[in-house]
Amino acid sequence: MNISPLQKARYEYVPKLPGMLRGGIAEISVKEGAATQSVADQEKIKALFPNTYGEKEITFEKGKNTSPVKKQVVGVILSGGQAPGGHNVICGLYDALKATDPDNVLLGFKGGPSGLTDDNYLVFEDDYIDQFRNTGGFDIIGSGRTKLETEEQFKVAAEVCKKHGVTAIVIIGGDDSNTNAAVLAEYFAAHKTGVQVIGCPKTIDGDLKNEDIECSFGFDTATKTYSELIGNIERDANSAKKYWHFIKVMGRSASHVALECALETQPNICLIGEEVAAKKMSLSAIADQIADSVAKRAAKGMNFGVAIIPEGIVEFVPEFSVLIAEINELLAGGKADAFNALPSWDAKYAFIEKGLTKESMAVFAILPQSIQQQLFLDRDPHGNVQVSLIESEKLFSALVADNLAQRKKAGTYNGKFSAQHHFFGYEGRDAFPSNFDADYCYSLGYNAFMLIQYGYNGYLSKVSNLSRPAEEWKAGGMPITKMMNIERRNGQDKPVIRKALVELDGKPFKYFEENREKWAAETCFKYPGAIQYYGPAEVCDLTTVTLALEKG
Ligand code: FBP
Repeated sequence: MNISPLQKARYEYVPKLPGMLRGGIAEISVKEGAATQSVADQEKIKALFPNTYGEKEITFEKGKNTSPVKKQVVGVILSGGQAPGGHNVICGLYDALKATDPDNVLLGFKGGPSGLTDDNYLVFEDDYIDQFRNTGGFDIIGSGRTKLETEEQFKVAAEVCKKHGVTAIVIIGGDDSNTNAAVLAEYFAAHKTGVQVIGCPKTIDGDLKNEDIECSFGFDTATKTYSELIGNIERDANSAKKYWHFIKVMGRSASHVALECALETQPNICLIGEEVAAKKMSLSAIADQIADSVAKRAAKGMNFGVAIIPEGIVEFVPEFSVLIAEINELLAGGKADAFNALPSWDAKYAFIEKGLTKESMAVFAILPQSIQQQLFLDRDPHGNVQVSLIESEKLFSALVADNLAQRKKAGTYNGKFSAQHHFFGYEGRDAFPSNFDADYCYSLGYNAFMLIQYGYNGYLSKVSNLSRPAEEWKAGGMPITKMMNIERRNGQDKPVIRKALVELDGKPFKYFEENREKWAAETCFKYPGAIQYYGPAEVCDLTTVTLALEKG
């Protein structure tokens, strides 16, 4: 067989359910709580969701299962970027569905949300699903980034559901996908299709988080994977004592991943995009801050260090986002072709100099040439700069090198600075889920089926009290509309789930802030090592430091 010993062993792992979901399907009863309201813009959200707004909070508890007897045909969709544990959400959903009635059917719509509208699916069976238990990746049915948001798509989705007798759809996705799940749920309710929609909170970025959702799944495993690698690099740096390592970590916008990795590994520097934006820091100010740490350490003979850079950082630097907007404008409406036709970089540079404002040109001018060129090469299908592809780890190390050269000239620094660069992203998104993610995801899926069975629509599967052992976790559901507000998107007011950015007065950031000066000047590296799947619970069932600080 073409499988590793660990994969084989993980097939046998039995995920832990919250205590209230243990003991069999017949023992799960439901308790309805208070009616809910959206976090803001109540009247507007209510008007947009007349059939699904204001529903009650749900908690499951031990007791007689009173859900109606009904054959269930459930369709499941994986949406967006991979996150460890997605397979277990489907396994939990499947096991609860089959335990309720072996004749129930689970369909997997392939390749993301477009699988539903393209009617592209498979029917899950034991032999197939068993190959994916407790494994990483989304290859069980594949994923995609097509958005289900138009009336036309909803109409097709309703037809596909009718064709297969689908009673419910489970959408496993991030804030955008779950926003769309709420809109689909409203459409299905308004058109009396009888199809329910349940969401599950996914994303390694950790930005689908609020007073109900303590964390999105995948964040735990991804940050532990990056932290293992960062810890290894720290040890290498501390052994060789000759390199500064600039490490970019994934996380499209918010800096939760970077912050968690910093809390786990105690590097010399970690940039937090939300702080950069709040303090309106310029590129030079950031470079100066890093150079301070380099210089302080060099003065003590330590010409090495580690700096963590969040993937989304540049968009938080005010002057840089203005520069990006100007570049997008400069090449809009077919002007990119004329630009590309220019014979040399010098000619292109002259074109850029003419097109940018003086302020943006000043920012552009300090960038290393490789980054300047990247800004004009990698464009998305709409012709915009792909900010996430900017090698910000190289950008900051180059700016720091310049800064140190000036200090050297001024006689204030006399160290050596040699940089190495890394990007940790995709390698964390498909790792074998940690026990936490394996348990959490299985519980989310199991719980999603209980919400379906009890007839709820437009809910997010909710498992909470996550900083405690799984036995004490709480399972239930929350209407998605409760998490929504109105935001301006593409020039329109849209109902959306609020994205969670790093809170600068939150406990994780505060802890980092209290310690970072010491970490910057001294060597306080912490080596978390690899994720452990077997052994004592205090090693294997650890949550993230973020969750422990927020909820512990
Ligand atoms: P989701 O928000 O869909 O979970 O994806 C998050 C993410 O992994 C980001 O961290 C990263 O910037 C992005 O996806 C990469 O996207 P792609 O897989 O399309 O390259």
